[in-house]
Amino acid sequence: KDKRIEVDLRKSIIPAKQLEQSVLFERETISLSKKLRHSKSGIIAEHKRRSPSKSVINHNLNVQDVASGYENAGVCGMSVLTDGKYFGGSLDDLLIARASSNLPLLRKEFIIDEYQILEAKAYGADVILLIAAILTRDEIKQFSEFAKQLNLDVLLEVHSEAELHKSIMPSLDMLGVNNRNLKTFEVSLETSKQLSQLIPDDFVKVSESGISSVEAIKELKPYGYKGFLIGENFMKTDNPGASATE
Ligand code: IGP
Repeated sequence: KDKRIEVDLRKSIIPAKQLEQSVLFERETISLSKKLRHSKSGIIAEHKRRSPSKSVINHNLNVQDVASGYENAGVCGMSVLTDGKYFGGSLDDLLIARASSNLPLLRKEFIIDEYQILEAKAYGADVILLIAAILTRDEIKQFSEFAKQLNLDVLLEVHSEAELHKSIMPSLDMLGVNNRNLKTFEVSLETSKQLSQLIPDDFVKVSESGISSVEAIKELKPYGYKGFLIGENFMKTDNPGASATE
């Protein structure tokens, strides 16, 4: 409900038409899913200041340095948390990341309205996240088809077999398995392993959360994962870009 109020407020300040006329709306987007298919490392590095599970992760960094550090490290893409309430992020963070790097950018947000997809594009994102746990199948279809019309890639996040079955449809590019249970915050790579075989090959498989070592990536690759979304492990250091290089 909070998110609804937040979105309605922004809608009344910047009408959708105005977003569509913004400069970045004209920009040619980069496909993260295509890049991941041919990438060796597959790392999607995240900008995350804090989280409900860990509270403060890092408050001393600026988005420019993090974005250019990740780019210099050779990561495949970057995820930018734009949720303010739980993650301390903002659309400005996305804009700054866009201005500081040429990486494909994922808007990491709880999307519940098409307006947020217009915002994603207007603030420089290439990819949107849709979370199966908070959307109906009809909403997933509506939002993903809308994103495709705007040339944005779609990453659909699941945490269970039921969510996966509910969500499979051709308008998705990437299927992300969240290793973190959003209710208990418990993390287990087993979730990725168990769900991998249920994901059809037409989708790029991404494993999300709790990845803290090269070993973890090596462990997940045989299950068909091409993308690895890593936040905290990089953000807790003084130099996230340098830790993404290792
Ligand atoms: C990153 P971690 O454990 O490396 O910091 O996780 C990312 O997967 C996590 O931030 C995330 C997330 C989300 C955040 C996954 N799905 C949905 C907010 C909303």
